[in-house]
Amino acid sequence: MTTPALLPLSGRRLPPLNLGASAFPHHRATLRLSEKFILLLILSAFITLCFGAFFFLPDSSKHKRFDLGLEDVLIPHVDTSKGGKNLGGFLIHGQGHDEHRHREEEERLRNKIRADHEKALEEAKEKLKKSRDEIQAEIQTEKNKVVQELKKKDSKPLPPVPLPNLIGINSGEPADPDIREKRNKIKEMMKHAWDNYRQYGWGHNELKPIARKGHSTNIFGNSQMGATIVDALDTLYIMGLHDEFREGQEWIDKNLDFSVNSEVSVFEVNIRFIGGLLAAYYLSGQEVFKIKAVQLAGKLLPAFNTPTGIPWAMVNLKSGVGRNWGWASAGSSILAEFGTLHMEFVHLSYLTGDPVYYNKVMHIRKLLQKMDRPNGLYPNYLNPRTGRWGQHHTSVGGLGDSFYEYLLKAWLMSDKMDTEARKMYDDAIEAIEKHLVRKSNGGLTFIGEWKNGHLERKMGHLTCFAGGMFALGADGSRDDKAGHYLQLGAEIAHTCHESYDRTTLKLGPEAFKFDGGVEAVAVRQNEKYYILRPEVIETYWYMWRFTHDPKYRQWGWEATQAIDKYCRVSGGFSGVKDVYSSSPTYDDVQQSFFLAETLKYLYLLFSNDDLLPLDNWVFNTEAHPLPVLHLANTTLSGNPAYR
Ligand code: DMJ
Repeated sequence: MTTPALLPLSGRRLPPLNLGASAFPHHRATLRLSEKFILLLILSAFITLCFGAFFFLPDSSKHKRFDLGLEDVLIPHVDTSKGGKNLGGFLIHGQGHDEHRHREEEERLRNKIRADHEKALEEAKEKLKKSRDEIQAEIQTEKNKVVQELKKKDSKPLPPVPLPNLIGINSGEPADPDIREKRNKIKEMMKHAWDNYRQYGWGHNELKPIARKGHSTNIFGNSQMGATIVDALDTLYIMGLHDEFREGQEWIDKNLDFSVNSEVSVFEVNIRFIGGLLAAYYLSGQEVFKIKAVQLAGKLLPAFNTPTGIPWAMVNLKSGVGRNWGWASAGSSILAEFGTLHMEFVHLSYLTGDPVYYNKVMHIRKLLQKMDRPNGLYPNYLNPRTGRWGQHHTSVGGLGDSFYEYLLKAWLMSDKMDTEARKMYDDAIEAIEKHLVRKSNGGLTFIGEWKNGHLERKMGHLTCFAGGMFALGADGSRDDKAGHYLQLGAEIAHTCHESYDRTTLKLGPEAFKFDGGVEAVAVRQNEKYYILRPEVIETYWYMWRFTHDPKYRQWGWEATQAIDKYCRVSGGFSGVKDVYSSSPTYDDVQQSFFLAETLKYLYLLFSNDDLLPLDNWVFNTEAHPLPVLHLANTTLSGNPAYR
């Protein structure tokens, strides 16, 4: 006999309840029809009771029960071997302690449902605290994520392209014994910095050379990602410190892991880690560096899931959740951060054949091209939700600097094929020259900062990189103004040298003024520090390569001696808090860029030009050399990534 199918309360249709022969085989002969009917009624009542019990569970149980494993209790069960009976597909346990266990299990599940319910309520309350805009932005971000995922599924990976011709990976040993000696001194400084990091800070991001322990800042998140190792690799390689290079490689191979619950700066991780890994790959040919770079890049991609595609400043490597710095003009993204991804991302697409990286940075460029620019200047802040500029501040130093650098370098790196980037660079520096470049009363050329229609006559140490940039961009400049830009580069180099020369330690302050009789000198106490930065030496090196004027080597040597004298301690190198004080105090940080940039540029300044020639290599903003991609001669121009 077969009863009508039962509809459980969840609406899920269950198999018909079979109370025929297979249900009660032993009683078949003796039971009369009426007895069968009564029995059927009792059983139906019992089953209805079971369903009722679940029906009166709290609401959330209805939604969650399958997720929580209730299905295991209710779903048809065919295994009767463990003391239960298969009653038309439902397992009914015959033993008392089984029922007890069953109840306990139900109780446990109910408690879990309640806890989940409360958690969801808490989360909802948190959400309600956010502004409408923020909630909308989050929804949009989620939508973009889904769209990106779908696109990803649709687009097949492209075949990898051949490696570019790598020229100039040699010793660059100078013939002149004096120059050789100076270069050796710089190599010895690198070894001192590295050995102490290895001894006291190994695996940490940076070193505290006085406390002799690891150091980190929020740009690297809260995990030990060995920033100094990754940043220093190519310098070690260039200097021929191969044992040290191998130690670094081994650490990276075994320990560098990006699945960490850590919120990092997209920009810093890109320029130091991806740039460092890519350069190490190109120089050494070791696959591990390429693999790690691509893995890491994948972790940065969720940062681009914003309503505009302008990435967040920070991203959590595990969850992919992004956000901006609290201090940046009403939650804006920063020009120098989202505008300093191009070189590395183009190389990632080049090496993997996957256009995703290229598309991300080209999207940023297209968006910037469409925007109005006050006086032709790019403001430092852009809101990634609205796509509108934040405060109208423009700087060639902090917050703006490397955006301009990467426009020029995008063009150089493409073997001068990316003329769009060159045009954007030319337009930008024309506006910068018109509105920000000035001469002081004492005849020093400086680059000020534009703040809401007012020029602040202050220049940062960071801005000093621009001397090198002007020189690098001279060739190929609009209206054949190569001579003009080389001259401008030389003037900036001179001003920045003055900022060093006018201090007690012969090391440059963080920022210096050209106002009220002050010329290239820091005025505020909190601008008098030197944290082992590279920009002035970077400019000396570019100027040396383009002019071979011996003064650049001389200035570079002055800086080397000052660093060795005032920043060297037995546990490494430290920044100093006041370059105007004859008894300086240390900040106790050996920055990773000291090994990546400062010492590398110094070493190159005292090497032959055929070591990493500028026709074949472009240095990223953290001084990691990436080869020029000769688009015309390779399959790259035909690579769909570039269409
Ligand atoms: C480096 O990390 C990079 O050069 C960046 O572009 C800005 N400045 C620091 C070093 O000063």
